[in-house]
Amino acid sequence: MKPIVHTSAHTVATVCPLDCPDSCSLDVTVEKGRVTTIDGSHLNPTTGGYICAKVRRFGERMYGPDRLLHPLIRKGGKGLAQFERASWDDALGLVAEKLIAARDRWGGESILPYSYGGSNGLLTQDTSDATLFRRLGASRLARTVCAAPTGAANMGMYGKMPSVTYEDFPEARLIIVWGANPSASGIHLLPYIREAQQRGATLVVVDPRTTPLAKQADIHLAVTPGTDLPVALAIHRYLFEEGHADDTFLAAHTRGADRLRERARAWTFDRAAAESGVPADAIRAVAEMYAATSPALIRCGWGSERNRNGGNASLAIMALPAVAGKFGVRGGGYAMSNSASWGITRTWIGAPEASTRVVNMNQLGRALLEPTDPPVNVLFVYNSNAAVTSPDQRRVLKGLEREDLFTVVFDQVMTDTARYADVVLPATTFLEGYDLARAYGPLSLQLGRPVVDAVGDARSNADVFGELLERTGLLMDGDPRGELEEMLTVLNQLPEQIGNDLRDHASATPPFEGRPVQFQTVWPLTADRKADLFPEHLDAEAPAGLYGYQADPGTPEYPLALISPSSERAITSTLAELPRPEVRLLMHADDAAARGLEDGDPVRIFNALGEVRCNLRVGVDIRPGTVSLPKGLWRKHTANGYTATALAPDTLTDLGGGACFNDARVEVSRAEVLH
Ligand SMILES: Nc1nc2c(c(=O)[nH]1)N[C@H]1C(S)=C(S)[C@@H](COP(=O)(O)OP(=O)(O)OC[C@H]3O[C@@H](n4cnc5c(=O)[nH]c(N)nc54)[C@H](O)[C@@H]3O)O[C@H]1N2
Ligand SMILES: Nc1nc2c(c(=O)[nH]1)N[C@H]1C(S)=C(S)[C@@H](COP(=O)(O)OP(=O)(O)OC[C@H]3O[C@@H](n4cnc5c(=O)[nH]c(N)nc54)[C@H](O)[C@@H]3O)O[C@H]1N2
Ligand code: SF4
Ligand SMILES: [Mo]
Repeated sequence: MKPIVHTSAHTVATVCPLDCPDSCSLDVTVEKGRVTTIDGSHLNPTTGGYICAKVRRFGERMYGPDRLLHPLIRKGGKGLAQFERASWDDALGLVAEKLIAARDRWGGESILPYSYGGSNGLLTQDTSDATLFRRLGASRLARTVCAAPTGAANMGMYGKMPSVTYEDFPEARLIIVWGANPSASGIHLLPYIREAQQRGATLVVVDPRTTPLAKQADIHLAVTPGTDLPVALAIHRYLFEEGHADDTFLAAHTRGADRLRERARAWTFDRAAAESGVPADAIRAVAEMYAATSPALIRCGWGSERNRNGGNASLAIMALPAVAGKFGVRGGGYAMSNSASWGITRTWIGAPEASTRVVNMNQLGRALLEPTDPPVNVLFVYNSNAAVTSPDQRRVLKGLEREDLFTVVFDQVMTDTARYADVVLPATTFLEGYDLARAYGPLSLQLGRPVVDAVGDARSNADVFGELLERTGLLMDGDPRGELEEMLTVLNQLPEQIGNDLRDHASATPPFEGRPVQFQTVWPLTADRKADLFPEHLDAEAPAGLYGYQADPGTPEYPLALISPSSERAITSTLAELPRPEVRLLMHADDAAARGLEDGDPVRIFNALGEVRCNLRVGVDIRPGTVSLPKGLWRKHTANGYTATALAPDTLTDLGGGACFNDARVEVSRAEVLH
């Protein structure tokens, strides 16, 4: 590729592909070949010319002290981050040699690729990386650390039909924000909710914390984490048993309503109140309001999925608009991930899906430490910072310490995971390469382009995986070579109109008329276009059956529920390395008083899996019995180098094999010394 040479300041239009629902369109100013400012533009209408504070600081990450500039090869002990600078030739030569040697000696399944959010664009994952690992016959990764339970529910019930977009929120007269905190996790939704409120809409928030939106809500159900299922089932019971179910809609457009009705029958408001810790009257008030108001819209978040009941909770929440007859009007229905709305299948992966073993990414520590045949002997981490984002952190770190494990980490900065690598490969950021960013809140799909040259020797995923295909002898005729060819391959295989739009305008229009109105302009993508309120195949998968609730058996030693939601500082751990105010554990004043703790005290947060040490923030913006640490912390943020994931079990959700981060149960006590 030709170097980009400009002398004076100029602005380049691109898009933010980070794992955030919003996919902002950006204007990036460049001076003397360096990014100086990053701001929002208007190409994506929901961006509205502004962006979050963290991505405005992306330049600090690109040019900061943690940025990886060259390939590195380990020279000290595992995890000590002692490396020697290497050439790409040597580093990739070594990686290719290890991949081939592992495949030949133990079989391809001894290789485990590990990736998740990373840049989240269509080019940076499931392109030549997937081709390489499939051709190697590597173990397959179940990408379940996020959205697996909501995804399984949405797929089973609606076939992932497109959902209500931000622009239609003002049409709603009632908005229920359920397990989402857009004030941090998708800020461009906020003006639309505000507009709905100004037009007289009622706002309900279901969240154990008093989030900024909960403060403005008409009703806030501060549920105990993991108890959304009883609350949603009690609302179903009310709808069915008190004459508010829309029988006409149910008969015409759904299957399985009777089975759902039957499973909801036991959930009186009182029983749901006893489980969830919110008053029965408050749940009844929400149920009555929901039955009586249209258009009514539920924003389904991801906070309610990260526990043992997460899959069934998502099913029960997403079934509400069907039972109450809230579809078929603009601003009515539900808003969930819209990433499937484009009908894109990744036909560009250059090999059929293998039938090799599947490793659930939420059990990485187990996969590395427990005896399996063959053992995982090569771990290739990219687009992920597993050492801090995967459950049961102590076990993961112990696995990464294995002397006989060969670990490759391909990243932009020296993450906590990279510190454990045998070979570190430097990756470009989205401002140094092409990508296709598909939003999962608004319906937008945009082309991202390089704004500046690669920093240091960094290279793109496409370049590196392409070269590894070649070096392992697995490159085939017709495979794209390098990033530009990879992008053209993808553009050519997208549905024609989408590809043309992206080439011509860097932005595509979705494959249906206007903004989706569920059950009016868009329909379930199930075989019969009906909603399946009781997807039989999931009944067998869920340990307590469909809509079956698994009560927390409770452990007296660990009475507090620890949650770790997104913070405004980072996208999971991306950008979390930048300087920030001290990280503290949030605890309700009553819980603090009961333990003789005060604001600012150094504390130990512990359970049988591990311990985290940091200072305490005492407040009232969280329900008693629940404590909160931000997700995505780096090890440097706590006094003892462990984060919330050290306290999160590696058990799986009832549906979809998802992560149970919010099933962490802990006790908190004063730490005499903070290290
Ligand atoms: N700034 C920023 N934005 C992000 C991210 C980030 O890290 N930072 N991450 C991105 C990613 S990867 C994702 S998946 C999304 C997630 O975005 P959200 O859907 O907002 O999910 P979370 O932040 O996990 O949690 C949302 C809320 O759920 C609450 N909660 C926790 N447990 C429960 C429960 O059992 N029931 C209910 N009802 N509520 C509960 C939390 O208190 C929190 O306020 O955000 C994306 N956007
Ligand atoms: N305690 C707790 N932990 C959680 C959660 C929780 O609720 N609680 N939720 C989780 C959620 S919602 C998610 S989505 C996961 C996310 O977990 P991860 O997928 O590990 O996400 P990040 O921490 O953002 O790390 C992504 C890494 O990819 C790198 N990267 C970005 N672009 C590229 C690229 O083009 N090439 C390469 N090679 N690397 C790139 C970034 O620099 C970054 O280090 O974490 C989960 N972890
Ligand atoms: S992280 Fe989200 S809000 Fe921030 S610039 Fe990217 S898409 Fe926009
Ligand atoms: Mo996520």
